[in-house]
Amino acid sequence: MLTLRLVLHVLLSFLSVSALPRVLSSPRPLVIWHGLGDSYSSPGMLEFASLIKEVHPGIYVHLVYLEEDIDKDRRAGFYGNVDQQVDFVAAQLASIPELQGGFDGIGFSQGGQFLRAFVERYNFPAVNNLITFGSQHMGISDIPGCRPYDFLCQVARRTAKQAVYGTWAQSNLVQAQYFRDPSNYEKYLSSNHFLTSINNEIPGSRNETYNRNLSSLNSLVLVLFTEDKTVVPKESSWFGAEAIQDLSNTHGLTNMEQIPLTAEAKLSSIVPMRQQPIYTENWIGLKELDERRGILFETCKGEHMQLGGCWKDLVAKFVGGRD
Ligand SMILES: *[C@@H]1O[C@H](CO)[C@@H](O)[C@H](O)[C@H]1NC(C)=O
Ligand SMILES: CC(=O)N[C@H]1CO[C@H](CO)[C@@H](O)[C@@H]1O
Repeated sequence: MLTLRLVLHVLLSFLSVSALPRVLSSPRPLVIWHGLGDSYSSPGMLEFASLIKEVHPGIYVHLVYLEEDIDKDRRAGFYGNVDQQVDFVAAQLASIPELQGGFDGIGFSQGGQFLRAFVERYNFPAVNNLITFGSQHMGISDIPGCRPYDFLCQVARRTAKQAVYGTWAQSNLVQAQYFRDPSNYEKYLSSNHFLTSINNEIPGSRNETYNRNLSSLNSLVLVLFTEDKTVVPKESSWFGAEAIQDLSNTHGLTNMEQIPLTAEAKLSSIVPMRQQPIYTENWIGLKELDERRGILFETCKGEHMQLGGCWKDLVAKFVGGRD
């Protein structure tokens, strides 16, 4: 009995100097931006939030919304101007008292690059760790397929594919705003606003704030789904992309003469993040982050957003820390 008391005493005095202040503070809040086809208050999102609260008891979780109405919110994942959506969410996050000391962020699928845009353009309140699951950081070179009978998705997809670089699509169709086809790179550079902006791709109009803000993250955790067939190419989740076809070689050719790459050739021509100019020339701060080991490349086994249990370790490690 005496020894037990002694042990307890020693343990408690140790705790009170080193660990007690941490135990008393609450876990850092979390903001989650849902993915395409989902909404902020779908059963899946609400369940995910409650599972996180089991991992980090007492954590404050905010689910980003674009519309309070659940159907309209889902629709806003397909239709809308992403720049305006990011502005809207920035105002939302700035107005929530619980978030004012900063937060960790989780972005599902397209919500990942949208939260990254928030960090680059606002970062107020400041983001500590940003985890993106299956996001399209280097865009997509094909518009994602739809579930059978998902009419909303099918109409948006058909429209997007027809006129992806058109003015209307570029400010009204969400997927078009991160469509980036390396075999038609010049057209992308001249037509796209959202992705060229957040990736600081346009020479002469790179924004230093993006670079400074993104590199102020503690960790950027990039999760790729090993069997992802929705995100083309799936390496976009790790800032990889198909090689850009040599512009000087294609100048003299008409469209008819350009030979499209086969699927296999495309797969083999993925240029990983560390060889992309966005990284080597440090357009958005990735190089800086990486050099201090702030970028983590993680994988989840399975198709796009098949989270299974693979979110759990990441959430334990990168979410809900205490200051
Ligand atoms: C750079 O981005 C910040 C944040 O979005 C913005 O306030 C600023 O006007 C931008 N600078 C330029 C030169 O566009
Ligand atoms: C953390 C950080 O550097 N945040 C900055 C992001 O950019 C805005 C706009 O310039 C600044 O106000 C923030 O301080």
